[in-house]
Amino acid sequence: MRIDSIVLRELHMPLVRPFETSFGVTRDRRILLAEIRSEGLTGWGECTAGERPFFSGESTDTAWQVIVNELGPMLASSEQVEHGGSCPRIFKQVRGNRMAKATLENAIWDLEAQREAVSLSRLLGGVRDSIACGVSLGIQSSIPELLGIIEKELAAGYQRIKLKCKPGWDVEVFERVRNRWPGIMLSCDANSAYRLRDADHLVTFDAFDLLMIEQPLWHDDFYYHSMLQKRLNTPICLDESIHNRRDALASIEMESCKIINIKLGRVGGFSEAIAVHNAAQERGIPVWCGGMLESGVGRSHNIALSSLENFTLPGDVSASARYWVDDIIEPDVTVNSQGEIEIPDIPGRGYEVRMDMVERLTVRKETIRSFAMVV
Ligand code: OSB
Ligand code: MG
Repeated sequence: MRIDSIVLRELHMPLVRPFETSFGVTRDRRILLAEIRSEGLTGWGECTAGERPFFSGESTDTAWQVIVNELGPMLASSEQVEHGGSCPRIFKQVRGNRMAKATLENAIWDLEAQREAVSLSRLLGGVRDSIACGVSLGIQSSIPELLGIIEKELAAGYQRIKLKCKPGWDVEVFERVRNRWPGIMLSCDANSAYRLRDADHLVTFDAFDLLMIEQPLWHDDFYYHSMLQKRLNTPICLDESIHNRRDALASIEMESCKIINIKLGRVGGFSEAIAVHNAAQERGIPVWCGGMLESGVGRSHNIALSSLENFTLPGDVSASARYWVDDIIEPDVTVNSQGEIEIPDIPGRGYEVRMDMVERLTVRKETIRSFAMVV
């Protein structure tokens, strides 16, 4: 396909409620959207980098710079981009910056699905008509407040509750939640808040029958997680540590984890997400789709990805209304009473972008030129 234009925007979107993790609080999102036009069609991509480089080394600002100055011109200059799967080769010279790369690659997959007149889910190889949903609940100011939120999310149908945790917000919280709801699917996510010297403490988590403990140790580690896993009955799930298929293979081989969280931005886009999914599937390791407080654009990509066969555990992909008063897509993402999102059977992502809202929320905008046009 011929790339006619690439427009990058930054949108400011306030969250419905603040989201607190062990590394900080997010109140307002600064979201980058890529809009790629090709032969009468428009593909959309969203950058999942955070406002500050706390989850990964990337941030909204680093991604903006790398897309405008490097990746965008590389893509605009390439003669033919037939597939989303061609993007990793086009971006090969740029090291890291996976969230920036995924922004553009995922928009090309969206275009490809529209051109082929298939849903993005089917283009990726998805086999499901609906996906199982869980919620990720941030650290709250008190346990009663958290219990109230859990009650509401369970009533809405969500199949799994994930609790953000850190030293001081862990066993007492799990105890109170388990006492009230002995049978629910419950997990926790530490975002690297512990060290191996906390192993004795982490072993006490086993009493709460958690589905998994996500990324307890260093963000870039496999080895110490493998040492910790030997001591825990609770499966470890890796998030931050997994950037590509080789990381997935290393962590599985070393038994650093028994479950993998796949995030599109963290692994650099759909091509690598599928590669991680397949590597895990071949080795009997279940995966699920993580979230990064996305707008409807990124959310629709997560929904399509979650339809692949080995996404057998409920993900962190949930309804638009949990994040936004007004989402930028139409219809909103909604969750049915069984705690599932139904996958739209429409060419492309299956949700329209509300251009009026996008324009209203845009605080900067840049049209990206090919290298040939710059010189
Ligand atoms: O570790 O999964 C994480 C949000 C921001 C950064 C990291 C994480 C998260 C979440 C939120 O858990 C998931 C969601 O989008 O609801
Ligand atoms: Mg996580």
